[in-house]
Amino acid sequence: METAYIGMGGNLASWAGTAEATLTAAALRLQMLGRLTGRSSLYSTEPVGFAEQPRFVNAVAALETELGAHALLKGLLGIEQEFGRDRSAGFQNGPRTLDLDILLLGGLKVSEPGLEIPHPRLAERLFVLTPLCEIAPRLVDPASGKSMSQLLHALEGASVGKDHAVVKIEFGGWRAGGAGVGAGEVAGAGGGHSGNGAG
Ligand code: PH2
Ligand code: MG
Ligand code: MG
Repeated sequence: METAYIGMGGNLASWAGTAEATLTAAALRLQMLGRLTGRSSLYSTEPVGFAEQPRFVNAVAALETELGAHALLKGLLGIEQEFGRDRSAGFQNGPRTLDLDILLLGGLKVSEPGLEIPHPRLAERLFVLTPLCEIAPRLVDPASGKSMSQLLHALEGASVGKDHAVVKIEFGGWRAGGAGVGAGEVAGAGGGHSGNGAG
């Protein structure tokens, strides 16, 4: 059993509603793949890589799972599709209803076409590190050996003056979320995590 950290994002409405509602519904679907043990707040974030699109909603979820990397990826792609993600119509860094990325899976390192763990751009993205640090600040990145809070502080130093880049938002449905993973448990999960299996 390993803990996977899943990056969640979207900036187009789906059948579930707004991006906030989509991430909320998708978090429930993640429970088909394991046990949700934590979730960050939702954040409104400035688009990275392609500016001319709506702001994103991002979050990170912690999922305890028996699945290996490939089975987990397949499950995530299935959930993306369920929420209307159309990879044939989209483009890299472009708008989408739902993006579910494996950020980390225990201490595992994978480098294959189509699957890289830890996520190759983890350390460059405030919209990933800010929510990830909320639930697992002491988690160690097996690629760099640095903790998530070290990575975040390094990145924050480089993004001075960008206060609007990542802004915490409130959405009732998200906090009310299923399976007892409300704000209280998140605080407990963050404090208790000293690693992701890599030590
Ligand atoms: N995802 C991308 C590209 N750019 N920008 C933000 N703010 N949030 C995202 O989730 C995001 C992005 C590619 O996956
Ligand atoms: Mg992504
Ligand atoms: Mg993706």
